[in-house]
Amino acid sequence: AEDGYRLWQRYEQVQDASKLQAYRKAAGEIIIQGNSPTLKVAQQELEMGLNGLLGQAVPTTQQPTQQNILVAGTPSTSALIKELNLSDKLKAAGDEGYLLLTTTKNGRNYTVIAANTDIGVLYGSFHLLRLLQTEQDIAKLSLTSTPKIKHRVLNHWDNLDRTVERGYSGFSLWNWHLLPDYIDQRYIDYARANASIGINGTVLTNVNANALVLTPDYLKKVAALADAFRPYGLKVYLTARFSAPIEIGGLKTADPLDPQVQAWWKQKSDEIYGYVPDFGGFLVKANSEGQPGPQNYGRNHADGANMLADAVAAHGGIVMWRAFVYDDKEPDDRAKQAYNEFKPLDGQFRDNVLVQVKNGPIDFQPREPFHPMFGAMPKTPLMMEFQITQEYLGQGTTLAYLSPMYKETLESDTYAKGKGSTVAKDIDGTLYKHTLTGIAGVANIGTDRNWTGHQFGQANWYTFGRLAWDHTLSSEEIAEEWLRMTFTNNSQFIAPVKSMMLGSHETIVNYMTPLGLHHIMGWSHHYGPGPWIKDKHRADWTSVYYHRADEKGIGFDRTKTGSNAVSQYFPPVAKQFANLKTVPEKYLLWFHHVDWDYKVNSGRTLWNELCYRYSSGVDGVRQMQQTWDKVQGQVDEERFQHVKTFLAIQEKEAKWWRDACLLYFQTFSKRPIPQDLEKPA
Ligand code: GCW
Repeated sequence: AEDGYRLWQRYEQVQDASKLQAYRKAAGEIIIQGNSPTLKVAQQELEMGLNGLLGQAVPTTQQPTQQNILVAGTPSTSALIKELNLSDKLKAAGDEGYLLLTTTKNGRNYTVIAANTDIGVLYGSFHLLRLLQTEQDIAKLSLTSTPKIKHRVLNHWDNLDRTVERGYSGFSLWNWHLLPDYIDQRYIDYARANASIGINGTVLTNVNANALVLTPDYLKKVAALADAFRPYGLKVYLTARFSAPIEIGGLKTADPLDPQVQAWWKQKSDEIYGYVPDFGGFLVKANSEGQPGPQNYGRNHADGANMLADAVAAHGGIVMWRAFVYDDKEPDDRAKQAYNEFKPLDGQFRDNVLVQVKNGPIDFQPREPFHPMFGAMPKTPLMMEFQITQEYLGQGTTLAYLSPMYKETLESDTYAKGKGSTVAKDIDGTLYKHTLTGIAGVANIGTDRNWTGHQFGQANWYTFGRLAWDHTLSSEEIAEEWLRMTFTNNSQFIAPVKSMMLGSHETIVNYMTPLGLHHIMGWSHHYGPGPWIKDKHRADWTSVYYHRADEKGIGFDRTKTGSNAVSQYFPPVAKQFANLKTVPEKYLLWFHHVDWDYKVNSGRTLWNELCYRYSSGVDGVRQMQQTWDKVQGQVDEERFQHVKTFLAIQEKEAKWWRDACLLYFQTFSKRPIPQDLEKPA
C-alpha cells in the first residue's frame, strides 16, 4: 500500500515513454570508482533509483564497457573523472557542491556527476535522480550546484522518553532503548531523505534539554546513530543543558566563569569526541522559559556561549546559542527582549559561535514580521531558526505549505546596509562577510508511517532542505518538484494541487490570525482558538496581552505611543512599520492598535475586514477540498483518502477559528457581522 513512507524518493518507473527511452539510453551502466562509505551509498542509491525509474537493472562496472555511461566520483578516487579534466569547473563546486554534465570521451557518451568530495558526489547523485523523477531533459547537462549556507540543520525537540515536544507525528525516531545495538532501517532512510535535500546536521535532542544524554550510556547510543548517519554527510549535534555540571558532574555551580565548570565542559567535550569524532557541537537554550543559563550566575549569553565554544573548539565543533529568550522581567513587550539582551553583546562571541534566531520576534506565529536582530549584529553570525513542525499552524491535521512563509522572512529587507540587505544575506554570510553560516528547522518528523503525520507535512521538510541549500529557489518550483516526486508527473494533478499548496499558508493566516494578529491560540497546547485567555500564569502567556481588543479597537501598539518595539528595526523599516498609512496590512495589528471603524485598503472598516478575512479563510479551505476532490483517481487511493479526511478536519477547525474569534471580538466591537457572510454557528 502507498502509505507515504518513501517520501519523495519513490523511484516509480518513468511514465513518459520518450523520456524513459532517453534515460535508459543515457544510463547504460554506472561507474563509481572508489569505495568510501559515502561512495558506496551513492552507488546504492543510484542503483536503487535507476532500477526503479528505468524499470530495468542497470549494471555497475569498474571500467567502461558500454557506449553510454553514467559516471560519478571525484578526481582523487576516480581515474575516469580525472581524465575528464574538470578541475577548472570543479573549483566552483567547493566542498559540498557538484557538477552535472554530459560529455564525450574516446567515442563514449558520459553523464557525469563530479565533485571534489564524496559527499558532493552523493548530493549530485540525488540531484540527477531528481531530474529523472521529475522527467527533466538530461541530454545536455551543464550545471554546478553549491550550498549557500554551511550548516543546514534539523532541530529535533525529542525527549529521551521518546515524546516529542510540539511533535504531531508519533514518537521520537530515536529508540534509545534498543540503541546502540539495533540500528533501525528508519535511521538510514531518515539520513537518505536528508541527504537528498542537502541537510547536513541533526540535533537529536530537545532544546529543553536533559543532561542525561551527555552521560556515557547515552553517548554510546548517540555514537551508533552518528555512525549510521555518517555516510550520508549528516553530522550529529546535541543540546547542552547549562546546569549539566551540577546535575551529572557533581559540581556545586554551573557558572561559566568558574574554572572547574570550564574544565568539566572541556573534559565532557573530549569525552563526546571520543565517541563521535566528527561531533558537530552544541545547541543551547539558556535563560528562557525556565531553562538554566549564565544569567543565573550574573553572567551574560556571550559568557555562556564562549565557555562551551572553547570546550569544543579544538575538535572543530560549533555552538549554536539560541536567542529565543524572554521572561516576565520585560513586561511591556516580549517582542523586544531578545534584541535588547543580544545586541549589546555583538562582537563578544567566539569565532565558533552562531546565534540562532527565530524568524520572528515572538514565537513561530502563522505570520510574523522578521526578527529585528537580523542585520543588527554585524560581528556575529546569525543563524535562522524556522519551525517545520506546525505548533501554531494547526498542528498535525492542517495542510500548510510553509515555503512562502520562509521566503517572506528570507526576502525581507532589513536595510541594515541600505536597500537590499535582506535577511537571507545576513544568514548566508554575504551581508557581513561571515564564513560560518547556518540555518535550522525544528523537525516535524516522528514514528508515523508517513513520517510527518500529514502527507503534505513532508513538503515542509523538503522545502526546508531545498531552501537551506539555495534560498533563491521559488516556493513554486520547490512545490512542483516535490509534487512530481511524491505523487505524479501528471500535469492535471500538478497544476491545481500546486496552486492549492501555494495559497494554503495565506488561507490559514486568514482564519487564524489575519491582519497581524498573533498568539491567540489555546493556552499552552496552542491548538485551536483562545483569544479570550487572560487570567492564567504570566501576562505574556495570555492572548489578551497580544490582541488588546477593547471598545475602541484592536491590536498591539508597538509604536512610540506603545512599546516602541518598532524602533529596533533600521530607520527605513521602522518608519514604514510605525506609520499606519505605510505599514504592510499583513502586519497592521502587530504594530498598531487600530480603531474598529478605521478604513483599510479594501475600503472596508477594520471590523468588517476582520470578518471578511476570517470568512475567506474558511472559504479557502473549502476550495482546497474541492481541488483535492477533483484529483481523485490521479493518485493512489490511500494517500488521496488520507489527505481528504484531513482536509475535512481542517474545514471544521477553520470554522471553529472563525466563529470563536469573530464572536469573541464582537463583544468588543459591538458591530454586526456583514450580512453576506456565513453566520457563525
Ligand atoms: O514555541 C515555543 C514552544 C515551546 C518551545 C519554545 C522554544 C522547546 O511553545 O514548546 O520549547 O518555543 O522554542 O524554546
